[in-house]
Amino acid sequence: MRVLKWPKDHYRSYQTDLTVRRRPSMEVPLPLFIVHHQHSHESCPARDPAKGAVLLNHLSRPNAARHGVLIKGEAVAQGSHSLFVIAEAADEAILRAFLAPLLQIGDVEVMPAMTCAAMVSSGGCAEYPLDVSAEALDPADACQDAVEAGLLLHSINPLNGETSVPDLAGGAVMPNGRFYLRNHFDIPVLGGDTYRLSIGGLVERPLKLSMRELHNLHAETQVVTLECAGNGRSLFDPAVPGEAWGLGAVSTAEWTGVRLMEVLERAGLRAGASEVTFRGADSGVIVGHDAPVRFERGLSVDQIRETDVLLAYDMNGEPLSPLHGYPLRLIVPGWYAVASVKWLTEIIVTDQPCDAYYQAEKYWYHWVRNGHDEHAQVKLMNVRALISSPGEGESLSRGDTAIRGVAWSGTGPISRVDVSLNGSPWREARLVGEQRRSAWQWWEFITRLEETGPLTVRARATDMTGRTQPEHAEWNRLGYGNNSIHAVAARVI
Ligand SMILES: Nc1nc2c(c(=O)[nH]1)N[C@H]1C(S)=C(S)[C@@H](COP(=O)(O)O)O[C@H]1N2
Ligand SMILES: [Mo]
Repeated sequence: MRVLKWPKDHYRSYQTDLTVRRRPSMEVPLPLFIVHHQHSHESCPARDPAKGAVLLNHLSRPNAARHGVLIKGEAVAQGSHSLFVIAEAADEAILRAFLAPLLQIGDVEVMPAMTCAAMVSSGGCAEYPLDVSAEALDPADACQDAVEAGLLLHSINPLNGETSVPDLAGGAVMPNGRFYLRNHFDIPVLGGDTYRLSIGGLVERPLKLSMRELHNLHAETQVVTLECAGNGRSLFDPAVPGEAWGLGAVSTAEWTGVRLMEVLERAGLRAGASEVTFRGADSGVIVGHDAPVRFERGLSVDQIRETDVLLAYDMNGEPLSPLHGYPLRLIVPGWYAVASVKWLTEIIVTDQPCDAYYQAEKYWYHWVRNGHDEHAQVKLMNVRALISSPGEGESLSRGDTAIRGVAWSGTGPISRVDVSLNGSPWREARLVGEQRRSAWQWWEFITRLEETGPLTVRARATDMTGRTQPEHAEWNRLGYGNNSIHAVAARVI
């Protein structure tokens, strides 16, 4: 595997959305060191204000930078005459040269170091899927950005992280940096200029489209909610294997791109063309499979016609970040997000249903009903409401309070959300903002809290087709589609 640094201006969204500050000089991070300096009580420069000032000037960040040293933090352990500095420098010699004034008054120890993200992401090699894709994003960088954006990480290799449910509150869409991440393999780095989307198989005119050509086609923008089929998996009882998602593996963005049908029509479907396979650039080794497995999914031509599938290149007005599928991904509105293939490189039109690993072996419900095994493919998102405010364990003041959240469904727009407080009868919440076919709906319930004490808030969504949420979603072996009614335990003070 070749590990790549992604130019940091591609992370603009993380910075503007979340005011994560990065120095431009960090585009190529330098080696990191921890310095420990120790001097005696007698030689302590702080005892002499003039000497102290000279040393402070020397250790100032601008002066350090002039010496090729980037100081990231420094502190003196109280009463110990012991100074610690965390700094970056091209090599240890440069750092030691800069630290010469400290050597005159005491000892200097320089320890090579790494960030926590780099440490964690380089560990666990035995579990690490052997890479077969050419180039991958540096997992430490990707992980660092996700942590700084406030995602709760579930795994580093591959990188998986969810949004905290209170963080779902805010605008109609999520800031890109806070959008949950679900990856099965290393994150491939594709070059925007050399990238081509190939469309082949049962078509009249096989195509290879550059990003420029795709941008020249009619652009369409849709606000679409993506939810991982495993969202809420950790709440199934008994526990099921797989990524232990809480409730934050869901987000909404405004996606811009080209309608898939338009591209398929340009290629021209040949007689018998009924199925389409979508191939991502990522792959890895799966236990029990000899050859590396590619991330591939399929849809039938009928499903594509019904669904207004998008080939998206922009997310909230910015080019997709490498984490979310740069330069092109599929967006399949209404479906659990596994259908929305990232880093899409090939579209293959066939007359056979896709039998890829993530189509045929994973993403199936396996239920046990009346002692019989039953199964069905995971497709449209189940109807569901989440309470974003109050958060779990939050204290609310007595008096007027707004309870808020989001609700969505893959089978139709949300028609109502009901709220119950401490087991009271369901009362209808107000739906806020525009109603969209494939994006979550904000809702709000204003109430007056009269009594202090524990407060259990529950919210239940219903969609236009009349589907609503069960008290407890039906358990299934791989833990998909958990849309049990969300309950939050808060307190009135
Ligand atoms: N190529 C590729 N596409 C993929 C995946 C993947 O691992 N590889 N994961 C899928 C799953 S299971 C989900 S939930 C969504 C997550 O999209 P996000 O990381 O942009 O939130 O991408 C889907 N598309
Ligand atoms: Mo997923």
